Amino acid sequence: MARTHHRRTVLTALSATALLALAACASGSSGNPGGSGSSGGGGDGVITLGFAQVGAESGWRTANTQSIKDTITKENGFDLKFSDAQQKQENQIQAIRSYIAQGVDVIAFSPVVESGWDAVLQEAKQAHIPVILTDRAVDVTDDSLYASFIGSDFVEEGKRVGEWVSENLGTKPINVVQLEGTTGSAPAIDRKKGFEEAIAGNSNIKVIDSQTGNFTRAEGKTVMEGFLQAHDNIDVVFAHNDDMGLGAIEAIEAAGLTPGKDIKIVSIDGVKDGMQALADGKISYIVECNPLLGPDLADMAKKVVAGEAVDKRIVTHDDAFDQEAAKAALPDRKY
Ligand code: GZL
Ligand code: ZN
Repeated sequence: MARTHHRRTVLTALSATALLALAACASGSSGNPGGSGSSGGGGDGVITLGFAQVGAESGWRTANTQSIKDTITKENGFDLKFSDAQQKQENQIQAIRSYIAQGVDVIAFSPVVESGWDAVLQEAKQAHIPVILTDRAVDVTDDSLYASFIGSDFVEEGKRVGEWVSENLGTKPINVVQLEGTTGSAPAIDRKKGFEEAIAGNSNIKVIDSQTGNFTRAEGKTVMEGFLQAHDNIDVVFAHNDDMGLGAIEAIEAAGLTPGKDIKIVSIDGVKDGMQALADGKISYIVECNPLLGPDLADMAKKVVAGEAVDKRIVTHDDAFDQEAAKAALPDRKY
């Protein structure tokens, strides 16, 4: 527990029952005093880490959560407090406030959208609790409000999809529809930006419609149904994540069309279901977005709590797969 260490002297004189009672109330105390600077978090070496997760909206998020729970463990010197915000910013802010009230040693979260974080990050700063961003970035005026941002380069991911579409499908006029991620989220904004930059020079490519499917399979399917009703000339779907691409496949097949033939799908993430659809030829190209951020987060949390200087930005490595590469990679995929 984060707050037990400065009670150690008092505790030794107390009986076991009082010990338990006091320790229980200790965990409810306020934030760290002015940068306790203790080596491993709460003095007893255990680092209490509060993680405010976005939600459980996609296969990617499930793998990301698993990686955090597999790494931020007692064996690795942590006490993990974990919350799921069901993709609502107010729930994430509430979770961060509760971690501040509990006086955790470090807070980490994946901001569901880029804006609206200044106030709660100021509160964490005033409580001397460092914050690590994982997966998604925030748009804050003062970047001292977080210690480091660990995650993929989403503009690069969008660019790689756009380049592949331009080289492999854009050799003749094609109409593209775009399934965007969560409105206002860094991946949705940046993947769109990277994709549009990459296809800008190819006049064969026209984006005829673009709408958010909120990164879920269900919403991806619904939006694709709408696209199919509105347009009879769709050649390519660019889905900001595999889950929306898989939803689009369901809608395309329900409309009696063949995905990978009548309409090609390209997406980002590289989760198992997406890679299987790619191996089966229903998806044509996937740029990976590595969700296994647990190990980098564990290293960063230890450094930050120990007061070491850290890199402001850790860029996660992403691979890209066409159908052959997916067939080869599938057997060893960790997610
Ligand atoms: C990207 C991550 C996105 C994934 C989606 O790093 O934030 O959120 O691409 C997930 O699958 O829902
Ligand atoms: Zn690689």
